[in-house]
Amino acid sequence: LADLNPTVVFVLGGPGSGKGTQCANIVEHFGFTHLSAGDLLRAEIKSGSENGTMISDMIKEGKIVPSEVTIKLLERAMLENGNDKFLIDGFPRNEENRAAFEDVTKIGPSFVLYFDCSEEEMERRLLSRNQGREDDNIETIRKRFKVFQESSLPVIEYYNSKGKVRKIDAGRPIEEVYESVKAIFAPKDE
Ligand code: UP5
Ligand code: MG
Repeated sequence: LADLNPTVVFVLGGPGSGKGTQCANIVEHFGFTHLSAGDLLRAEIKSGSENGTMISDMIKEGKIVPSEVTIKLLERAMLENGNDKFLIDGFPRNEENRAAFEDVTKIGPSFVLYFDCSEEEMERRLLSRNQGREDDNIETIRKRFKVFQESSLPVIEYYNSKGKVRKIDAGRPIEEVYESVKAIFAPKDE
């Protein structure tokens, strides 16, 4: 993977802030491959892997799955895909995730896209999503918010101190949010 030396953008933000929705737009226009850590973990559960029960239990509690599991899935997906530009959505979620990813892959992000959104709005979106996600119930949503505040925001603060965070007001309609996202990815002279 280090030989491939891919460009990586971490896409972070609270549960329901619109990471997946905006990544789909970016993929369409800027040639990135979208890897959602949560989607990879859910696929791992479905595949009947030996870790499946553990992953499923952690997701239902809104807890962060051990780094080694998530990093293996991300590495495998990057290698299998072969593109050299990746949006990594929903990872790293805590300091340990962040440090382990850099240690194992020797890859640091070009920048971090941070979707900033109020809990009130995120809760509304998650409760009306209706895609059958086991973690889209009010009890788990509250736990996910708490984990985001306590563990994930410090990662964003870390990258902010390195000048790597591009913060976006994600509380607006999808198209308006994407206008701001586009401005970050588009070459400046276009
Ligand atoms: N929507 C989107 N944008 C909107 C807008 N601007 N206006 C109005 N509605 C908007 O969007 C959510 C919903 O809102 C959709 O219905 C959408 O149409 C609408 P989405 O784009 O899906 O938001 P997203 O930020 O991707 O929300 P998601 O629920 O996926 O975020 P989470 O971070 O909670 O979920 P994730 O899948 O990343 O992780 C799930 C769990 O997996 C974690 O809680 C954790 O237990 C585990 N996990 C790990 O342990 N480690 C990891 O590295 C990753 C995950
Ligand atoms: Mg998502």
